[in-house]
Amino acid sequence: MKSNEQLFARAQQVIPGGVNSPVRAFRAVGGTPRFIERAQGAYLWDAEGRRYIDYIGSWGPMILGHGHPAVLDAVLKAAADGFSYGAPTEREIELAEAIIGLVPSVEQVRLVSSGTEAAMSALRLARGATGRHKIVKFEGCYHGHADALLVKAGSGLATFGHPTSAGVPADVVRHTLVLEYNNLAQLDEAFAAQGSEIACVMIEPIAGNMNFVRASVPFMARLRELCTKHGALLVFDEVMTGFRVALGGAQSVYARLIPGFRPDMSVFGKVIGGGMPLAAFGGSKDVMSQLAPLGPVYQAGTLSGNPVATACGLATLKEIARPGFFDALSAKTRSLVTGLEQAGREAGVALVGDSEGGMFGFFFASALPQNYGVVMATDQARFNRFFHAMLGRGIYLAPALYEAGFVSAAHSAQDIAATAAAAVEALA
Ligand code: HOZ
Repeated sequence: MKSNEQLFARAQQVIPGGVNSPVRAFRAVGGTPRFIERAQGAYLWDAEGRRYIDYIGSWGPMILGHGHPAVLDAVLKAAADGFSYGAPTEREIELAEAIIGLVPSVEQVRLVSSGTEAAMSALRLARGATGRHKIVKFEGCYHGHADALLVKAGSGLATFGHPTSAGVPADVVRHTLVLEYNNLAQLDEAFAAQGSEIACVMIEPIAGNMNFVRASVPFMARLRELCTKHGALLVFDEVMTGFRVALGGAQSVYARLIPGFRPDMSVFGKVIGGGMPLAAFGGSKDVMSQLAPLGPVYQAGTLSGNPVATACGLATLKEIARPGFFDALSAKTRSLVTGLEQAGREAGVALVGDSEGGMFGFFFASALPQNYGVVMATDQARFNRFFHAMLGRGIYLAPALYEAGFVSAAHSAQDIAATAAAAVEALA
């Protein structure tokens, strides 16, 4: 049997840092990444045959758990008909119709292959449609690794203490304004000073790349108001939250709290591909018609709308649209957070958590952080000890304090109870 350590040593010879995406390297928490051999339901098995309850779920897509029979069946059938054609298919229309049917702010959608590609394309479209250059993003929000968005970002960049990447020329980010999340005064100031030059504001409505932090309702309401007033597009990055925190995404959560609320454009990924490389961006017909071949904003991709990925996404959306799916998932995720908080109380450790639908976060702090600076000030050393103590007990949490967690429909009440019990031991 191969060990994780042997595999990691071998990987580091041929892949930078031994991984194809930095957070997987365990640099934030230390130790050896687990090399996964297979997954089923709520579980992962590593190269050493150890089983883990999976709270990453491929960073969100695996909302049904691994190897859901209906999804597997759809993927196998689609694969038998060909992997990729580079030509349109009916399934692309079906997936676009499914997304539009579930998200009222989206009238047209274009499919791409990754969240990075979707966010980057949405940004170009927003600039092309408004004829403006400036964009606003928030500290700790991560919108993939396109140059203009790679400024003061969360996730892997927070882990390595370089919130802005090397290799991004200052000129390229000259038009990117970075504001503090949930800071109303800064928002007002930025729009007062430069509102007429702002093409769009891109935001993770519930941030999942600085752990789990919600935009407050007054902040979101004001953001909507300012974008409308100044003719800037409000772009929701729902790569993590879309079809994950609720069937209609985070925008449906805010629409319940702010009458008439909707973003102008949305970016999706993860769940809409069900674990396959698929993402999308969409908005009104007006804005989307600026895209080639109709309009002057160019965007393209050989694997866009891939027939196997669309089959996987469609089958996943069909399952999560069943009545009661999100009620059950939300209750399960909430009970996980409650269990972790209870474990904290028993150990006399300040631990606080939050969740929406099947996405959650927890912090070693006494109150939920409202922005990146406060997240960074929570107890990282304790998180790292806790992470390893949990991993040793077969609980696979995100290997960095700056990441959100994910629960799937396949997690059982016993899995959740076992996780809470492990947390009690780990904190003791
Ligand atoms: N950007 C992801 C975390 N927010 C990590 C992706 C991966 O390593 O797969």
